[in-house]
Amino acid sequence: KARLNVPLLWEAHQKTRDPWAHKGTYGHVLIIGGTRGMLGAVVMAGAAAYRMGAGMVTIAVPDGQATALAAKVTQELVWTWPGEDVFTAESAKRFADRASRFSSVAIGPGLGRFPGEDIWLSQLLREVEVPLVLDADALNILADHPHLFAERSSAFPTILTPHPGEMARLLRCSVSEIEAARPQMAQTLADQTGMIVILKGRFTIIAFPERGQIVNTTGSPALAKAGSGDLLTGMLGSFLAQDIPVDQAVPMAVYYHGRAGEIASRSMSAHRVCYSDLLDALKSCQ
Ligand code: NPW
Ligand code: AMP
Ligand code: MG
Repeated sequence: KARLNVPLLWEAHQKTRDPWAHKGTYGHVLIIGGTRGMLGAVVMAGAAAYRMGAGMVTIAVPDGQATALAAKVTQELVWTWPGEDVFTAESAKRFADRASRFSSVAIGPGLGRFPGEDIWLSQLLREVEVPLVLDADALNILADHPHLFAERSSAFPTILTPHPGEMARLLRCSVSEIEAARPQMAQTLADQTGMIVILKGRFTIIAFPERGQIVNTTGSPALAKAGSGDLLTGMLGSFLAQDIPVDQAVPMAVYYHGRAGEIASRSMSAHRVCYSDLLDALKSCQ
């Protein structure tokens, strides 16, 4: 089987930063999520996006969360949207028009569920012509409204990042059925949707539609803690915003997310690793 040399890609893309760069050079990531009780998810994703090199990161949260988010973040910009309202086609279109001006868009960490979510997501899938990462509750919305998959043109990169629980909802089966046939399940969803599927867990599978798959070999049980998936989403958004081709950006994010878990658990018990240790480990990944 062919092996992808991800450290070589990393060397090429990450080790040099254009001396003439300004903050627009390395892309602007938009992360949408963080409803009540789950603000931490977008904060962790935003931190990972900056750590992986993005020039700017904006976090979009419902307006009831604006003050709390502003108190938590420093480097991230904040966009608030009227979270209490039911989305109509017009208001969803306005939201999507604004989202489409970013270099990449990640939807889902701590997003929650809300009235008009299907109308809202439908507009984003149609209007956002930059790479899109769909995680967490964005996946749950898709599971409940599967007709939405058809709204997305295959001309634009779309990445689904389910853990086995989310995958079971998407494929309408049990978690044990997913875990018993991970490569096949990931490929089925990728082929059905035309989207890249990252089926997370030990030995994460990356399935490309109609083009086979990669089994990731990095990782650690240190990652089995709330927030790990949110970091991966931020890393993906970051690489994609930097115009790294999607076939390289996705394996790089998955591989180095796993490496961060390995490196962090070298200096302490894997039990003790928290998200900030993973962010620190990403400083020294090679
Ligand atoms: P169990 O528990 O084994 O029986 P959910 P979530 C099942 C946000 N977060 N890996 C599992 O079954 C997220 O972004 C906010 C994982 C259970 O039934 C989401 O928006 C944080 N799960 C929201 O919370 C930090 C597995 O899946 C279900 C599994 C909910 O996301 C945390 C759990 O999945 C979090 O990121 C496996 N290998 N195998 C914050 N600080 O703001 C089976 N399951 O219900 O989608 O919940 O992932 O916590
Ligand atoms: P989430 O459930 O969305 O927070 O995502 C969890 C992340 O941690 C995914 O990227 C998983 O692949 C990773 N992860 C969780 N547990 C393990 C494990 N035991 N070994 C390797 N990676 C793990
Ligand atoms: Mg998650």
